Amino acid sequence: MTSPVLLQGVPNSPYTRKMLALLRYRRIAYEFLIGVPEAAGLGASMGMPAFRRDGLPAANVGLAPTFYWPDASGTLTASVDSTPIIRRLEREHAGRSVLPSDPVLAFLDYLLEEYADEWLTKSVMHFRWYHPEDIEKAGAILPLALDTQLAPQAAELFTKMITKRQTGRLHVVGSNETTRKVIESSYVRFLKLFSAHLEGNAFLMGARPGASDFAVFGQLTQLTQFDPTPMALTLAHAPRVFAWVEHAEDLCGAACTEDDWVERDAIPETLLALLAEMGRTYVPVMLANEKAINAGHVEVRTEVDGTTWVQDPFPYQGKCLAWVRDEHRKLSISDRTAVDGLLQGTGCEALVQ
Ligand SMILES: N[C@@H](CCC(=O)N[C@@H](CS)C(=O)NCC(=O)O)C(=O)O
Repeated sequence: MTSPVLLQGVPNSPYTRKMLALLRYRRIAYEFLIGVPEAAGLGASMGMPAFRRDGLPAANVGLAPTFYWPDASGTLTASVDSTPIIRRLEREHAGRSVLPSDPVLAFLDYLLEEYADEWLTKSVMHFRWYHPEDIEKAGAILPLALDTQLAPQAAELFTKMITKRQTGRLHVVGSNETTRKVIESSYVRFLKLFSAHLEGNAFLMGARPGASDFAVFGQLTQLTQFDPTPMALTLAHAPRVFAWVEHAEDLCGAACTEDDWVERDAIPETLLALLAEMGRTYVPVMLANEKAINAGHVEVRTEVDGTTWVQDPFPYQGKCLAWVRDEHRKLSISDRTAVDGLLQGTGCEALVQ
């Protein structure tokens, strides 16, 4: 028997939840260490107690989740970034794939995975660390979620530290006084559109989940079920989405067949409406971010929905955009024509033109 896949992460990390749900659905055995992965002194700089298992290597960046893979000699190596890790798991474990077999659908799945990972996450970070009620809950629970046996004094200290650190990092994702409204109203629009889609479909990708479903699920675990403000918005506008998140957490018992993917000629309007939502927010911000990076500007400034958007340049998201274009370039000419036809009018066509 092959040994379980080893990963480390934290319960309140959307990407950790994305990957745990995906491993369950794919029926890949895993060992999960709760903790903050070691890298770049992240744990030390936060004065974190030693949650880590000794001897695990550091990844190049300290992100949750971190996966540890044995190399040919059995030595563990660390890697982060859920999107390529999903593709590695596909290569190493057969069956119950989360990548649609039709390249046209697979491209849409890739785009929506990006939207969740790079845009919905702005809502997660913003809602968690912007309004007092949310800050208070996260500050109190996050330390204990890492270690339920943490001594009260240590927990208190940790609460102060994490609150100070995270509220001071909102600018990294572009949450500020100016962008607050854009982020919050885009979350509500997303909820309504996703809810409408779920009325006729079990998942984004049809009757079986794609990588995008797990990406959306990961962010929604926090937005719908942990942080008070977005949770209340979810219950008010999209109770169906709340219920969906509870379903998607554990799909290890769900059957799936090849016919369960939505067909390229039957892509529902509700999915295209989600792409149009992506075209309204994610697309202008990603393009403006790329422009600012290329021009060496210290600020990204653009318009989203008639409102000014300002944030720090985000080099990682510049790379994400290049990867989207790679995926588009890899399509055959006829598949690319089909994709371009579907994207036409959603605003997403600007990503790949
Ligand atoms: N693109 C990465 C993102 C992972 C990520 O951003 N993780 C967050 C937690 S949700 C993190 O560990 N952040 C540490 C920090 O902000 O310093 C992925 O897909 O896995």
